[in-house]
Amino acid sequence: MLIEDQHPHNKSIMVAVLGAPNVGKSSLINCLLGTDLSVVTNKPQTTRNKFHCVLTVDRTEIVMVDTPGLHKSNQEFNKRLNEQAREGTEGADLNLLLIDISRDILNQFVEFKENFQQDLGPTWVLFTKADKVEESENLPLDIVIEKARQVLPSIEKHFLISSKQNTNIHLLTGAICDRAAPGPHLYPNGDISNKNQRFFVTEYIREQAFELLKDEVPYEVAVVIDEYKELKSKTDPNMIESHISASILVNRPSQRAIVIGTKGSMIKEIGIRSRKKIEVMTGGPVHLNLHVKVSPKWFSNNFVLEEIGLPRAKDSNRVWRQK
Ligand SMILES: Nc1nc2c(ncn2[C@@H]2O[C@H](COP(=O)(O)OP(=O)(O)OP(=O)(O)O)[C@@H](O)[C@H]2O)c(=O)[nH]1
Ligand SMILES: [Mg+2]
Repeated sequence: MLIEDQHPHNKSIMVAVLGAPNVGKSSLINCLLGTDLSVVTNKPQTTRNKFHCVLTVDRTEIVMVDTPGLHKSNQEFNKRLNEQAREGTEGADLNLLLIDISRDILNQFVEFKENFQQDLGPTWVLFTKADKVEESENLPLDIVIEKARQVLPSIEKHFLISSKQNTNIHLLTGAICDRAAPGPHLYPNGDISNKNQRFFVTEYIREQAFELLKDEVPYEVAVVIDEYKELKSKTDPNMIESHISASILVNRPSQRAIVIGTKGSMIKEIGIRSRKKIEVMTGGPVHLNLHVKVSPKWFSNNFVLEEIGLPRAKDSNRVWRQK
């Protein structure tokens, strides 16, 4: 990147967005971006990969790193999710640690420390879901933060936010911009992520599967692209049509039946809903062909895990299972 190509007043900052599953990390990123880029569901462990989401305010670029929720687990798959979260802080200038105010607050700090397993750089605490607590509860956040600093000494300041109601989001954006240092932008061409459209296609399909499926099934589902073609529309040569074939991997034959649904109703619904979101992203018509494949124990199969962007973690168990 040529620094002289960029405006001399440019500023940039990388912020890692961290916290337990379901605290509202991806929702905050979408709220800051003003678009539904990152997938959000009401189930924990929705986000599985770390990735950049870029917001530019005037001359300041904020590169936010969405991360999977840190949690305790000895499962190979979950270890790789946690590794993604830890790696998400590498190179970050600032960490935003999200704490769900409607849950046990101090416990979230203690669990985060246990699961993060390394030193944490400069950190701001964001107490999320402020809309879920009554104002009359008047939470003593200053006292909470003092206690939290005994666990995580790098905490600098805190905000009480609600992504749902946009509470204090502007305050937070302004503070992050003030913190940004003069320097070139990492994404000077206006990219909003370091992940490509193929990644977001798999995410939007998985998001709907997560939303619509119950019990253990969402957690035993992965999505891989089989074919992705962009063709000029026959009716309008200025329009690009995306022809996408994707497979939804499940662990057991009984789950295949569930994902397909009665007379194909479930897979049809997943397809209709995800296609709408993919069309918004691509800006053109999408032909989406979904299949369901049984891939026993895909979540401990290194080939599948690598394919869905989850390389082996430092504390991984060795997994040799063939696809
Ligand atoms: N009431 C309320 N709900 C929120 C708020 N922010 C997020 N949520 C909800 O919390 C749930 C989890 O949100 P996500 O953004 O997916 O949380 P996450 O931390 O990214 O979760 P993982 O990716 O699983 O780690 C969803 O149902 C959101 O709608 C908020 O400000 N207020
Ligand atoms: Mg998330």
